[in-house]
Amino acid sequence: MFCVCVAVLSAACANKSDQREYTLQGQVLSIAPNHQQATINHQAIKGFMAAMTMPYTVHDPKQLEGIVPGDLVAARLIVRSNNAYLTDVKKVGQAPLPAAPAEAPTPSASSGFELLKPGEAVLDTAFVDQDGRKRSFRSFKGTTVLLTFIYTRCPMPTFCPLMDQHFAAIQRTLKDDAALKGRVHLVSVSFDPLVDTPPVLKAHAKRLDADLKTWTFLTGDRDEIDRFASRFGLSVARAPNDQRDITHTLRTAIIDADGKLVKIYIGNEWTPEQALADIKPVVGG
Ligand SMILES: [Cu+2]
Repeated sequence: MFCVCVAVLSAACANKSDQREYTLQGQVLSIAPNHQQATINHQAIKGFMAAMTMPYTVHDPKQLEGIVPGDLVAARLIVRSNNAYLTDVKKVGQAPLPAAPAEAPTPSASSGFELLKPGEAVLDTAFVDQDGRKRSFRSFKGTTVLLTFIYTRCPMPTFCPLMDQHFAAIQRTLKDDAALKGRVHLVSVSFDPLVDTPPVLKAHAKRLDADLKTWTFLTGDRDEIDRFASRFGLSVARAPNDQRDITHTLRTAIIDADGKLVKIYIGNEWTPEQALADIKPVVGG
C-alpha cells in the first residue's frame, strides 16, 4: 500500500517537472508601452543564466503597474520548455539608470551597415560549418534559404531555443512536402563563435535531430558575423567585461535561390506555418 502512494505522488510531481522557477533580481531599464514586457538588467540566476539584460514578458500587465525604469525589482521567473515569464514583480528599491543604452543601437546608415531591403542581394560572407568546412554564403545559391541567428547557450526558451524548435518543425514538414523537398535549405548562424565552434554546433545539431543535408549551422569570424547579421537588423551586444554575456534580438529571413532577400521576420512572433506559406511562392516562382 505504501508503495502505491509513493508511485502516485511521484507521478504528480513529474507532471510539473518541465516547469522551473527562479528568483530574478535586477533593475528595470524600460517597459513596453503595452506593459507586457520589461527589459531588465539582472544579476546572475544561479543554475540558469549569467547576469544579463533581457526583455521579459508578464502574462498580466498589472504585474508591471507602478513600476518605472530605474526601479530595482525582485520577481519570480517561470521557465517552461517553450515559454518563460515573470510573475510576482515587486519593487525593492531604485537606482539611477546607466548612461549607456540598454540595447545595442539598431544599425543605421550612419554606422555603415545599411539594412537589406527585399530584392537586394545578400552580401557574400565566409563562414565555417558544423563540420569545420569553409562555407561561403554564396554556396547556398540555387536553393531558397531560411536563415536565422542563434547561440547555443541561449538560456531563454522564447529566444534562440524557440528558433531552433521552429526550424526543427520546418525541417520535418520539408521532408514530407513534395513541392519543397530538396528546394529549401535551413541555415542557423551563431553570433557566439567564441563558444560555438564547429564541434559545439555539430553536437547542437544532433540534439535538434537536424538533417545536415537540409540544415546547416554556421560559425566564423565574430566581426564578419556581426557585419552579416546587422544587415538583417539583428543587434548583438556583448558585455565589455564578459564577452559571453550576450544581449540580442532575433531576425529570421527568407532568401531566394538567386541570393536575394525576400522577407525578414522580426522577433519570435512568426510561426513555422507562416514561414512555410511565405516560402512556397518563392520556391514555386
Ligand atoms: Cu538567444
